[in-house]
Amino acid sequence: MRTPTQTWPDDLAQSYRDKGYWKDETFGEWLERLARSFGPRTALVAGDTRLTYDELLAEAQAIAGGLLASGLNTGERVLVQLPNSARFLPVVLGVLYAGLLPVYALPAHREREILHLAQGSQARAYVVAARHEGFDYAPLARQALADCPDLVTAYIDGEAEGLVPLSRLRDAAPLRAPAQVDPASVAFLQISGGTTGFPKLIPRTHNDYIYSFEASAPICGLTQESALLIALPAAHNFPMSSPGYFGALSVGAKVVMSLSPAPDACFPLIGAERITHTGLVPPLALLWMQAAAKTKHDLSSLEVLGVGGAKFTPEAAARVRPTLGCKLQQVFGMGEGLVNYTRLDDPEEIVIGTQGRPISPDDEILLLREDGTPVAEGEPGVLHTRGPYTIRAYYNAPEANRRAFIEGGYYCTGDIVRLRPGGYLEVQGRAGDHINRAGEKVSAEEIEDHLLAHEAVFDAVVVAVEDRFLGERSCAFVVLEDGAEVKPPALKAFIRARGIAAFKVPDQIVFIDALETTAVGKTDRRKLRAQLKEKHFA
Ligand code: J2J
Repeated sequence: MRTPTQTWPDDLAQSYRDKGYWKDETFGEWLERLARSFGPRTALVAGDTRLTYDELLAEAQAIAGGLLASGLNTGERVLVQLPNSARFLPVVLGVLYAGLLPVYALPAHREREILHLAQGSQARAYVVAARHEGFDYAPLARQALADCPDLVTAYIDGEAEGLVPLSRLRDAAPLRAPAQVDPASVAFLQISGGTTGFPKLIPRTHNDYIYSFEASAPICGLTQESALLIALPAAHNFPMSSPGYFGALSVGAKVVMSLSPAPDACFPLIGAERITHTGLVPPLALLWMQAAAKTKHDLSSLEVLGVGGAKFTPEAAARVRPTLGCKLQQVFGMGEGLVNYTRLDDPEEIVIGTQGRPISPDDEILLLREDGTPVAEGEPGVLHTRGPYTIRAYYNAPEANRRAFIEGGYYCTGDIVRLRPGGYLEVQGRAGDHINRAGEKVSAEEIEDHLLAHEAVFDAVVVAVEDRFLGERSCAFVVLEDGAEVKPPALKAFIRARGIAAFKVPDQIVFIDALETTAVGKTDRRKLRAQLKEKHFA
C-alpha cells in the first residue's frame, strides 16, 4: 500500500513561499507583530475583561513563561478545554508563544474524548475551566491526571484540589521573546469532525494556518474598524480562522467573546460593542432570525453574518438580510484545511445558492465518482482537495491516512459537491457516515460502539435523519437481545454515563426486530444505514 506524503512536497512548498502565502513567521512572531502594529487598540472583550493588543501580548508572555518554568519543553502538547471566556485567547496565545502545541478540546467533551485526546497527543499539561454550563471540570481533570501517564499538570481557571490554579503561571518570569520554532512545523492540533470512531488529530503548521486566516480577513471584509463576535465554541476551526478571532486580530479588529451563542446573550453584546461580523451554524442562524423580529436590542451595526458548518438552505439564506439587516456570507470549510466563501460582492443568487469558492487560487479541487474517475463538468462528485493550507496527513494515524488521502496528496473530504461556473461549490450531500448535528459532526460508528456496550443491546445502527431545526439528528436503530428490555431514556442515560459529549447521545431510538445482513452474513453497515433510513424516514 502506498504511503501518502506526510507534508507538502518541496517544490510546492517553495511555490507557496514564492507566492507569498507562506511567510515563515511563527504564531509567536505574529503576535509580536500585532502588538507593534496595533498596541493600544482593543484586541479582546470577554465579560468584564478588556485587553489591548499590548496587554494581550503581555498576558501570553506571562502564561508562556509560567508553562516553560513548569518544565515543559518546546514542541510538547497542552490540552486546552476552555469556554469562550476571557482566558481562552491569552492561554492559547501563551501556549503558542512558548512554542508548545495547543490541542483543542470542546467544553462539551467528557472523559472519553478527553482521555483520547490527551493520550493521542501525549499531552503534558491540561488547562480547564472550573465550571461551564453547570459542569464541574475538576473531577474530569483529576481523572485525566490519574489515567494519562504523560500528563503531569492540570491547570484550572479557579481553584480545586490536586489542580494548579491558572493564576500561578504568573509566579514565573514572563517569556520576553517567542520560542524559536520552525514556521513550517506543526503549531497546534485541531480535532477532526470524525467519520470513524474517535476524532482524529489535525496537525496545522504556523505557515499554513496563518495564511488561511490572513487571506480570509479581506474576503470577509474585516478591517481595523471591525468588531467580531465569537458566538460558537472558540475551539472550533470556524470561529478560530474563518475568518475567526485570528483573522480579526490579524487586521487589528476587536474580538468579543460570548459564553453562549443564544440571542439573549449575543444581542446585547452586538448593541453594546457595535459588532460588525459574526459566524453561526445554520440552526443558530435560524434562531437568531426568529429572535431578531422581537428584539429590543440594536443590531444595526451588523454588516456580515457568516454561516457554515452545515448546509444552509436557500430558503433560510434568503431571509438573512430581511431579518438581520446584514449581508450573508456562506462558509464551507473544514478543520483539515480548505475553506470556501461566497464573496461579499457576489450576486444574490450565488450567495443564496452556493457554499462559495476557495480562499486561494492554489486550492486544487478534484471531484471524483465512487470508482475514482473524475466527474463530467457540472456533475456532482466527492470533493478531494489539496493546497497551501490543507493537511497532507492526520497526526499519528497511518490507518486513517490511507483512507483519507489519495495519490497526489489530495484530502478526501467525503462531501458530495457540484462545481458551478466561476469555481463555486454547491454542497449536495456526503459520502461518509456521520451525523452533522447542528454543525457538530458525530461518528455513527462511535455511537454504535457505545450502544453495543449495553448488555441488552444485540446490535445497533445509527443514521442521520433530516431535522427541521438541527439540520440532521441522530437516530439509533437497536435490536435487543432475546428477552431483554430497556427503555429509550434508560439507554440514552447509559450512553451519556459512558462519558461522552452530550451532543453525541442519539436524539431518537427505534427498536427493530432484526438487521438485514449481506449475502456473506457480514453486516454492511453503510448499506444498512441507507436501507433503514429509506424504510423509516423516506
Ligand atoms: C455544508 N456542509 C458544510 C457548509 C462545513 C469554516 C466553516 C465550517 C467548518 C467546519 C470549518 C458546510 N455546507 N457550508 O472548519 O473553517 C461540513 C462538510 C465538511 C465538514 C467539516 C471552517 N461547512 N460543512 O464545519 O471540520 O461536511 O469544519 O467536510 O467541523 O462540515 O467539519 P469541521
